[in-house]
Parts: sequence; C-alpha cells; structure tokens
Amino acid sequence: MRPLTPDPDPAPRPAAPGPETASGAGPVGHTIARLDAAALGVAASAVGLALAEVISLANDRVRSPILDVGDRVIDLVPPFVKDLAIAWFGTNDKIALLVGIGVVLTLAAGLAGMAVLRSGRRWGLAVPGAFAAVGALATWTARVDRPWWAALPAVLGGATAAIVLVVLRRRLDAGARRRTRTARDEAAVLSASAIGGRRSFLALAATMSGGAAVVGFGARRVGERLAPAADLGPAGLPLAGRPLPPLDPATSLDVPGITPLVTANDDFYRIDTALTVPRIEPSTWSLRIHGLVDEERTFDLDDLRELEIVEADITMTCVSNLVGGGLVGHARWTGVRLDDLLASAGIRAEADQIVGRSVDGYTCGFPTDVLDGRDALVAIGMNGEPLPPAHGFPARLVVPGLYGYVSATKWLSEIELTTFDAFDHYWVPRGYAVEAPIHTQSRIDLPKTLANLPAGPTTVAGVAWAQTRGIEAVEVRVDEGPWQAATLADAVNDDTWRQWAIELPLDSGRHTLSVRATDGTGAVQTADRAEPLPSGATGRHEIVVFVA
Ligand SMILES: Nc1nc2c(c(=O)[nH]1)N[C@H]1C(S)=C(S)[C@@H](COP(=O)(O)O)O[C@H]1N2
Ligand SMILES: [Mo]
Repeated sequence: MRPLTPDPDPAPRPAAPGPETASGAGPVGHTIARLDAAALGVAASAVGLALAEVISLANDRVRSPILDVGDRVIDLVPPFVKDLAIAWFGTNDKIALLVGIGVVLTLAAGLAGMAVLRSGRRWGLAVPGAFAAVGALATWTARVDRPWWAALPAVLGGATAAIVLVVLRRRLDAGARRRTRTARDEAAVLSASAIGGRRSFLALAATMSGGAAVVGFGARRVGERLAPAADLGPAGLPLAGRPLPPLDPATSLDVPGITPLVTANDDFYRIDTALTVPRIEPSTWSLRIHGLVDEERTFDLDDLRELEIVEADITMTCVSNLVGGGLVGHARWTGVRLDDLLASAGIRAEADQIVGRSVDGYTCGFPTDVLDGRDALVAIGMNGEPLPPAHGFPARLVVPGLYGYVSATKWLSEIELTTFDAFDHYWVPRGYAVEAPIHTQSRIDLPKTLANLPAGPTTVAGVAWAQTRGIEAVEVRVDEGPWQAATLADAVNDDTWRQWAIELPLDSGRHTLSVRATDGTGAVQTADRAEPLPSGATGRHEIVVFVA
C-alpha cells in the first residue's frame, strides 16, 4: 500500500524546479520521489545493459559487460571465497555469482537514480559513466588480449543509460512540478492527478525495466543458440587404433545404490572459471605447441585424427573436493598421447614445466616428469562421445594423478614448454600449490550420513582413489572399534577409483562410521585434516547414523 498519511505540514512550498522540489514536498512527496528516483535508475540501467547484451551478439569478440565483470570477479576473489562458494552452491556457484551481480546492479542502479535526483544532472550522468567504465575495464583486463572495440557494448550501453536517465528525469521533474502546483491548491499531494501522474511514471519505468530484462535475457538465449555445435562433423569421434575392451563386470560391485564405476557425462562434476562455457567452432580450432621445443607445431582436429588415437580409463579429482565430497568422477577418455604429441615437437632439456592454455586464458602447469609412460592425454572424447562443451570441447588435457587445476585444461588452445621459474599457472598466484599430486582418499556413499537404520546387518559402501598408485585396501570401522577390511571390486588400473563394500552388524544407538584406504605403495590414507587450500583436502570421511 502507498503511504496515505496526511502531510503534517500542509503549508505551500515555493515551486522551484529541480531535485529539491521533488524531495521537499513533505513526507509523502518525499517517499514518492525516492521510489520514483530508484525506478528511474533501475529502468535506465536495465535499458543500457539490455542494449549491451544485444550488441554483444555481433560476434564473439564483442563482449557482454555483465559476463566480463563476472569473469573478473572470479579472477579476483581470494581462493577461500571460491572454496566457500563451491561448498555453499556446489556447481551452481556461477548462477549464484550472476544472481549476486544482478542484485548488486539493481541496488546500485536504484541508489544511482536517487543520487541523480538529489544532485544535479551532471552527477547523475557519472553513474552510467561509471557502469560503462567498470564494464570496459573488465573487458580490457581479460586473461586474453582483446581489441579496444570489444568494450563497445559497455560504452554504448552506458551512453544509452545516460540518455534514458536524462529523458526520464525530465518527465519526473514535470510530474513533480505538477504535484507541487496541486499542493499549492491545498488538497494536495494526494490529488488524483498527482497520483495518476506518478502511477504512469512508475508504470513506464516498470515497463522499461521489464522489457529490457526480456530483451537482455533473450539476447543471451539467442547467443547460446548461435554458438557452434559441439560436433566433430560427419567423421565423428575417431576410434582408437587398439580400443580398450569393455570394462570387466568384476570391476563393479553388485551393491544397489553404490556410486557407478563410470560417471555419466551429464553427472560428471564441472569446475572451471568460465562464467559462460566457451563455444569453439571445431573447423577453426587448433592446438599450438611452442616454447622450449625444437620445432613449434600446430595441430588441427584433422591432424589429430592422423595420429595414433588411444583410450584410457582415468579418474579425475578437483583440489577443492572436500573429504567425502563429489568433485571426483571417472570416464573413459579418447585422444592422443601427450608424450607422442610433445615428442613430435621435441622437448628441449631446459624445460621442466608443461603449460596448458585455454581459449579463455586459463592455464594449468605440471612437471615434464609426468611424461613417464602414464596415460596423459590430449582428450577429444569422453565415454565414447565428443567432449561435452562444459568439459572442454573440442580438446582438453587429462593427466592421471594430478588435481584438475594443475593438469586438466579444457578448451585447450596451446601447450607451452617452459620452466617453473619462468611461469606461474592460474591458481599459483591465488595461493594454491605449484605442484599437486592427488591424495589417497576414500568416501562412504552408503548409507547416507544421518540415516535412520534398522538394527542388524547394514551394507556400507563407497569408492576410493589414489591415481597412479592404485588402491590396495579399504577398511571401515564403527565408532572406535577395530578396522575391518572391505571387499574391493577388481581394479581397472591404478588411475581408476575402486568401489568397496562391507556388511556390518549395527546395534541400536548413534554410530560413527569411518573409512580409510591404503594405496598401492602400502601407504595408509592420512587421518590428518587439511583444507583444500593449498594442495587438496586430507583426513578421513566419517558419517553418523542412527540405528533403531
Ligand atoms: N579452461 C579451463 N580448464 C580447466 C579449469 C578452468 O577453470 N578453465 N578448471 C580445472 C579444474 S580446477 C578442474 S578440477 C577440472 C575439472 O574438469 P571437469 O569440469 O571436466 O570436471 O578442469 C580443469 N580445467
Ligand atoms: Mo579443480
């Protein structure tokens, strides 16, 4: 409801044009003016931002200021904030960021509108000017080089917002003058025409904001539609020269509800710094291998097809995975061996770091030591399909035994041979470790934590991983009882997680179940707790259950 309190000071005020008039019309006029001003700010900003989205459809080098500001926020937040965001929102962290930006923008636009009303027109224009400047700066400071005109959407959007602000404010001023005139005829601020004028202003502002939102979101949808298809063309995903046999059934346990050995592409966790998934036209894609090499090489997809295509079963893990968390998944990858590719360029003796760079400027970096015969791949297929866009189409790195942030560059565009002295990969200046081998970990997936169970035998099951070392044993204990050996599914290889299960008799009461794994070197998973930052979480997964 609109505040209908009578004005306690109905004395007529001098009619002076400008902001003072609107905000000086007594408490009622004052409230009205503030809301009008906020609506003015929001409408002008919405129109400017929507225009920016439309212009950014022109081509993929002209950038959306909102998305670029989001990208810079991702680059600038301290890593603990990133870990918190992942902990709170999981893979929805990007949606949370966009919603956050939307809320901040709306508040800023509303406050800006109010500031415009209080100060002169010139100051008011500083607000869209600042929006445009922040957007342009975000575009120009991207991780990849951008032409100056990449920021045109921000600049033109800002200019449009400024124009809308001026025009709407004229309208608002006219309305305010009308109201003050009626106030002079006493019955005042609440006269039908004043409210009517106000209503029509608010309706106009709301219509503009709503229309702009539809256009802006519509432009994004159109942009997604225009994106090149993640399709390897009529030839499809090449088949491996010597395909791997289908997985032996003995590598999976017959336990209902156990985490499947192979993670479906749609269920595979996704972690990256890309607010919008980079979409790459496969016919224009190429991979450049350069730096400390004997001969620089460039491969397009057809060139890769000419090389020996291989398959490998590799479990990937994110350094941000909490003990017991879900940022781990397993796939059968198709691609070319990294050692083959690099051998074709010739690695110079000084090189000790292999850097993978993405089309969006993300970098990973890992030691040349991993060229030790393990199945490090430039992958183009995941579980028999081309890589899905979110997982790096058309090509990515996959290196067994290393956390994804140091090894698994998606949307791969360059591999550079360099030294650790000369280059820090993306997460290093943000506090993460330079080198990051995966810790031995085990997870209880059944029963769920805090489950209510009937007394008697209970199946406890899950997965354990120690890529490159393999899993030799998994043990479970109830409360402080003895460690009991779980049954293991057959191992696929040392780079693949292993399912485990055990049936335990549980008596009634509250119990803590703990798990620990032993890797192929005989080392038992540490009980020492560590946070993901800087080199991955450690400690044992424990769950609590209630037995009736
Ligand atoms: N281009 C790019 N590649 C990237 C990242 C990224 O932010 N950008 N994140 C890495 C991290 S931290 C992980 S854990 C893996 C996750 O791969 P997935 O999303 O396919 O599971 O990708 C890696 N590759
Ligand atoms: Mo990660």
